[in-house]
Amino acid sequence: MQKDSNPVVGILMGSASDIDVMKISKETLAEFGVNSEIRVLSAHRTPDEAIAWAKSAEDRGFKVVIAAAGMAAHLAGVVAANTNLPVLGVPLDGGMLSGLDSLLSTVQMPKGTPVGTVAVGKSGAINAGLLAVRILAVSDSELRAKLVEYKNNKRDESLAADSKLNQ
Ligand code: RP5
Repeated sequence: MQKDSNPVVGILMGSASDIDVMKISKETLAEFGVNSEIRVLSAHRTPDEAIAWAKSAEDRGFKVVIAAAGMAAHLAGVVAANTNLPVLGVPLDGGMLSGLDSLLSTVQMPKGTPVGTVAVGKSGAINAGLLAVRILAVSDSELRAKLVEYKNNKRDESLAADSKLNQ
């Protein structure tokens, strides 16, 4: 996996088994030229390291954190409790409950410690990347222009699919 210099988005995942989905967040950010760091840090298996990463993230130049986990998905919540950066939670489909377990354990944060939770799995990984870009674009007009172009391209793709179907 490519290591970016000066990453501004941290992508954390609970297990190396999450990489196939979470590399899509990294790819989405890369489409916009946003540098990221991707790490395996677990709320359950490596809690000290996960908390240390979260506590030092702001000082190290990170602006947004994406935290993904499956099953009893506590990673996003633990990270949010240990930083003031915006945290986007991606629930992953990793067990017999097909992601409902991780969705509920990521989204149901008690008041005071927010996690912005996106959809389960691949759609969520893409949207977490896009949401991180939108957060960064608030103070970056170049990124905002790229978001407008992205949206226009998606619109054109959808219209082209419709025309093809109706030829
Ligand atoms: C979670 O448990 C991970 O995020 C992963 O989605 C799930 C299963 O992990 P492994 O047993 O595959 O390492 O902590």
